[in-house]
Amino acid sequence: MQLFTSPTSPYARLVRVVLAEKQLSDQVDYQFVNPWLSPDALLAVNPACRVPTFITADGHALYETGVIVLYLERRYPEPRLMPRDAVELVHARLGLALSLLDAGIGVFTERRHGDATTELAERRAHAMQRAANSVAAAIDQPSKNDPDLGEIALAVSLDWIDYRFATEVAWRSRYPAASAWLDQILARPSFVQTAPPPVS
Ligand SMILES: N[C@@H](CCC(=O)N[C@@H](CS)C(=O)NCC(=O)O)C(=O)O
Repeated sequence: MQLFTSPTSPYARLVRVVLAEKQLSDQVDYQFVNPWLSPDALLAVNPACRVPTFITADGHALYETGVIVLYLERRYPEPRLMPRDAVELVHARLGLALSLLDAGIGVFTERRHGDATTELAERRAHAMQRAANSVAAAIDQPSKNDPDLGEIALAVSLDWIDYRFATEVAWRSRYPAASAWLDQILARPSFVQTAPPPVS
């Protein structure tokens, strides 16, 4: 198996955390690339030239984070990250976390590569604030068990908001329980090993 990834992509981090939680990391060849430089190796397997791109053991190229993590859960069901009694909740949380990332990446990309004053940039910034509040509000208490896929996705999305927008999106002061919960999850080896480098 192969994963095209980058050190700072929250989407790729979600896939990497899932691989680690499923004890699959040693079976994966990690290719660290900068998708914005359109490397040939990534273009050869993903016409959209994005990370994460995952190559299955039998050579299929999978892209879109939701597709990849749900594939991993189906193909490698142990340890389960989708409890049978929480299938709807896990999907809802995964979708919510990806919505937050989409809004946040939209803002980040507009500011770095485009025009931060456009109506679209404003719209994305409002969506990011709303989605961050929704994600934080979805966590009411520290978990007693290992996190499921929904919780992992929420944690990755909130930690990326802290990484890129800590001052602008001050969710931690509004949601202390979620803040404590996130710190607990971030101590897991799967999160420690995949933490992004210091902001440059
Ligand atoms: N919808 C995609 C988004 C992935 C994405 O936006 N990845 C970024 C890095 S964080 C990327 O590769 N950007 C390069 C580009 O859009 O050209 C997913 O869920 O995987």
